[in-house]
Amino acid sequence: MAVDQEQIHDVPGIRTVTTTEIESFWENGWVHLPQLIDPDLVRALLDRAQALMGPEGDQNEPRIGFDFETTPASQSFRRPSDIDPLFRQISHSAQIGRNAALLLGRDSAHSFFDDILLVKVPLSRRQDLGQALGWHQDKNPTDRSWIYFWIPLNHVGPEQGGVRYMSGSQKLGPLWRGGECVSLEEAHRRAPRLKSCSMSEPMSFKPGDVMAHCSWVVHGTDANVGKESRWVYRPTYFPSDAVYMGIPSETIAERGIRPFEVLEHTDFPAVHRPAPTEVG
Ligand SMILES: O=C(O)CCC(=O)C(=O)O
Ligand SMILES: [Fe+2]
Repeated sequence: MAVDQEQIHDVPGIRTVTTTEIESFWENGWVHLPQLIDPDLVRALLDRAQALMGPEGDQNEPRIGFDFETTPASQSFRRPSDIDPLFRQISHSAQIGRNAALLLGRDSAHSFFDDILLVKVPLSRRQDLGQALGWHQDKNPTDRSWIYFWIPLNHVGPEQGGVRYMSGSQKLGPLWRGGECVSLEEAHRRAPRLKSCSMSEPMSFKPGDVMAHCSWVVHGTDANVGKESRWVYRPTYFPSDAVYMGIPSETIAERGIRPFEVLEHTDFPAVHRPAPTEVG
């Protein structure tokens, strides 16, 4: 596949994941990455996110059929990187691309798929935007695992509705339709093995701390019973050789990609490719 090296930008202020973090991701399907990103960079992203969504994150008019329908669990703003250069720089950076490849364990090209802002507004302010999100695996219409970076943009306490994971559940593979959210009881009924997966604890995040998870790990969020909005930026990446399996996806279909073709499109640029091997 032709990868335009010019599209891959270096952004200082994003560190490389450690071997211990990679091992933990492999084992659990998710990993906490303390201070992955320079907090000043994250604060700058928060300013821009607030310019797009208002100070509490609920003032943007949802674009029907474009912004994800995760309500009543959050307000969303999809693909901020299409219109904001800082979101673009960070989501398309070589540093994030390399971390995606390292965590997924394949030193092959990796591409950007999509990004989204997810704001959980306190339930006390908005009953319709701060509720818990049920247990689910993320929608992945291809044949290879993807990676999702969950980047809190403000200080997030355990009461503000962070993401929680069933550790090791990725080992069960796809369990039900991607994106379908169910209760804990129903998740256990559908896949009794999930009962043996320990659940990650609610955590606190400082700007710069990041969570990453892979496609098949089962996860959900608590409600925001705190006082402040919870701001999260979540860009998604996939191995560039992933093949579209035909699972309905507007994002893929509207770009003219057909089932069993690789996801090759200028909107899905490669953000990492391995160093060329010396020949001769
Ligand atoms: O934190 C959220 O609002 C959604 C979390 C989630 O399900 C994800 O990032 O895939
Ligand atoms: Fe999810």
